[in-house]
Amino acid sequence: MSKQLILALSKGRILNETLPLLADAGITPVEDLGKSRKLLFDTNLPDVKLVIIRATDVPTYVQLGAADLGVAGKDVLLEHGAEGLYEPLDLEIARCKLMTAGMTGQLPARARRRVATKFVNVARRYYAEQGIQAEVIKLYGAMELAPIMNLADEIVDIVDTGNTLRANGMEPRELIAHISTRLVVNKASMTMKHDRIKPILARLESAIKQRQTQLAE
Ligand code: PRT
Ligand code: MG
Repeated sequence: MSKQLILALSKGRILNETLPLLADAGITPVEDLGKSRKLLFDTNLPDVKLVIIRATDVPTYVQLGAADLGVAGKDVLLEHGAEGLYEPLDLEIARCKLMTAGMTGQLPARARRRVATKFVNVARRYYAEQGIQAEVIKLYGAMELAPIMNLADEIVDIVDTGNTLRANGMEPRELIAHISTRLVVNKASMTMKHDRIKPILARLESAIKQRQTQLAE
């Protein structure tokens, strides 16, 4: 195993909240991420490199050991599965909820509910647990359009303020899970590189605690 620690970060909205937390933990990229088309970055810590990848690819990189550590939304982790991964820290950023939703005031009447989502595994598990028959339809974007276009009776999607749903004549229904961003660690790395991973976890943990006490003041 290489001496380097590779930390895989989720691109997009999570990245914007991850970088300030990493900075609080004393980990900063040596160049401006926004100004570069690179995907692999050195940091101020000589043995730590960052890769910036699609959020849904983070669990795969960490599970297969291409990255030692990763930052990913719990939604992505629930959908991907946790095999080969430890999840030692809740970074408490990018909070939201995974919910079912449908057209306002229109309760699903069909015996076999059609559900559009990009979270097909989460959705199948959820409806099965509820004893509801569901035909889960995989979509890659704009889930809110599916009920409007009569492609589905319900969607499973991320909800924060609920504004996106309301703007499309929809309402949130059942809560599936509270979501926040987690640190994941490759299981083999946790054993083989424990000496180097432990201080990173400690730095992050104290940065998170410090934020909590600042919020409480
Ligand atoms: O866009 P792309 O398909 O490439 O990826 P992505 O949309 O998964 O990435 P991105 O950058 O949007 O980040 C997604 C991650 O951020 C998720 O995996 C969550 O862990 C987290 N997160 C936190 C959110 C939100 N809040 C959020 N509000 N992800 C998405 N949303 C979207 C949601 O899909 C819906 O369209 O915002 C809309 C709902 O917001 P409200 O406030 O209108 O309810
Ligand atoms: Mg997006």
